[in-house]
Amino acid sequence: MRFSFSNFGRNRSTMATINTLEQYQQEYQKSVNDPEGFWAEKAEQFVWKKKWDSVLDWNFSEPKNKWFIGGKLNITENCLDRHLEKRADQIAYYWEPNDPHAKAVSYTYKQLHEQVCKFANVLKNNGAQKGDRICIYMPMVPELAIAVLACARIGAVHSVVFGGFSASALSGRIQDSDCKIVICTDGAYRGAKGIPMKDTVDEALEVCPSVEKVIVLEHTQSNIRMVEGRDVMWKNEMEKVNADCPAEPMDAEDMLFILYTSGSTGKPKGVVHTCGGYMVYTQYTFENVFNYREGEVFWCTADIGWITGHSYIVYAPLLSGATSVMFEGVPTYPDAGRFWQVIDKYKVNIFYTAPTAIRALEVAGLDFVKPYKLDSLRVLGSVGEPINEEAWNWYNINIGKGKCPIVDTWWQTETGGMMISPIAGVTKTKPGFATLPLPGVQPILVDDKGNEIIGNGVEGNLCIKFPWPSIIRTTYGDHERCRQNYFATYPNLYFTGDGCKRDEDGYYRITGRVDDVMNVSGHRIGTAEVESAINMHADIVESAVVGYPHDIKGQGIYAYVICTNKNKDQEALRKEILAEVTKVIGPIAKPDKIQIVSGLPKTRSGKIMRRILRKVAEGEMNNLGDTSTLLDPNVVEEIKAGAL
Ligand code: 7RM
Repeated sequence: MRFSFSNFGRNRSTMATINTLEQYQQEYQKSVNDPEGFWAEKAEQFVWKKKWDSVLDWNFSEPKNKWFIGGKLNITENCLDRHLEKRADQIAYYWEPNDPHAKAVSYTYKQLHEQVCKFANVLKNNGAQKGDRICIYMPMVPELAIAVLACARIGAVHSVVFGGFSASALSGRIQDSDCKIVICTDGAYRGAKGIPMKDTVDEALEVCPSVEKVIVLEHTQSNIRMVEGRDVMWKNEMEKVNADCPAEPMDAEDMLFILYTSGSTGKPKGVVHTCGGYMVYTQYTFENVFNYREGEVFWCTADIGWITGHSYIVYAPLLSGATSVMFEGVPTYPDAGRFWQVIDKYKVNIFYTAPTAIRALEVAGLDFVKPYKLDSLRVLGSVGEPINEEAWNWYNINIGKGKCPIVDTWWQTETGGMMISPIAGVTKTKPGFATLPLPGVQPILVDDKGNEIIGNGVEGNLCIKFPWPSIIRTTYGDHERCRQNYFATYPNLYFTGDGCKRDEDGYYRITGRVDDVMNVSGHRIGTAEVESAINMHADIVESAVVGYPHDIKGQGIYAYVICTNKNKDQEALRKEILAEVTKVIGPIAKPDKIQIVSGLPKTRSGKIMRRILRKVAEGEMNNLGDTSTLLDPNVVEEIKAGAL
């Protein structure tokens, strides 16, 4: 069949295609029997500048994962331009500020298109070209989404760094991908706090020679330093340009963005996603998992600094022509009713948040929920960490009033989009279970030797055996690291790093990381990263960090440290360690507990026995398992005696 451009991107539905369990089963079967045909059909609903020559070329040994090969597109044309005919005046974003009394702002599709085109021209005026990396370090203001889309418009690669990271974490990410431009704000509001973003950028850039320009958006009107020749103001630059900016034709496999994420070893890795497959997969999962219906209001409370915000605040809702809420603040400011107030204000139909927020709001009590109707809600979502049954039930009863399906969506930065999840209104849910794989996703459980675990009522390491369109392509600048991390543990499988149960019904329940990655309030943090930050302290010779169960955060951070200075005041040392971690990574990585020890439990070959440290941190002192390989058993006795 010859490709005809005129039919492309037309007659597309912006509605879910899976509305019954039977349809789910049919779609799933088709996606396994004929993955290429399945995804080609989904892809045909978009605007392509040139159709792909072939759908998929893959192997997990290099790894190589290419989708829609030879296809040309620009994702922003699909997010913006193609909606202008039908929904120019529809709201794309309602922006709700941190301070409920500050001015809320909204953008229609037409206005958003115009802002994106203008800012894309600003980027060009400041030297940006296709393929250049651009770092975005901003709080949750509409201009963050505009900056992301403007990069995509001209084919520059965005690398968004979460606004809570420190100068040193920021400079590490800028250096790793040689960013040419940084986009930031003067400052940020976070609850009652003010945060100096531009000062942090200035500090980071002392060691980032690749950066030629900094574009600063005025947001908090705080005092900032402007570096002559390097720094320009967003507003001034926008006055110099018009809104005419043709979308750069991109190869389906050209890089769309880099997003850094923590692993079990070393520095954070730059996960790379490309244009075509990411577009097709995020939009498909958005519409189906949430059973999205034309005209509905969607609110994802994540920060755009994480993958959830990239996929389900920026790209997928716009691809679907949806109306989204974007929120600058935090769940507990000015009080723990803020989420519920915002839901009523915008009549949110689909609400997507993290278990850590649900638990914090549950603890605050129902008095904060009662004043609100919440009657616009139709679907609730959860993401980022395992949701405990109690939080699930509280969410279901008090927020969903027992009538909103909860979709517990399991996925990762590396997967680009949701992978294992109920389909709202279709899949029967079970508290704590992500339930079933989405069409196109082929999960497999393996034991530690890599043997497949067959049948139901089993538990193992979660892997995926076939590529899906938004699978990680590489880790920026180091393809071998990508292979090592995800494709080498078990040959010919993508390894997620998660443990997983499959129950009698074939339902999947993610049990948490099986590697040295912690999940603290839904943030991924490597134990090795925190250790290396702690070890920067002059009095610390060695440290070991583990996660432990925490009522609200999901996991807390427990650090064991060896101090060389015997006269050091312990409280002073703890404070200095917290300051050090805040400086090297950011406040999200601060240990909750710091135990000062004289030694760490090691094997004869010198490996720290983390299993023992984990048990002690969990309070399971009398159940340490096999300790026969310990070099010095006395160390363990001391650690048990001093446990916090
Ligand atoms: C989307 C995101 C990924 C890690 C992942 C899991 C954990 C995420 C769930 C979950 C249980 C869930 N990306 N995780 N969602 N665990 N149930 N529904 O969070 O790259 O930041 O983190 O988060 O351990 O490997 S992420």
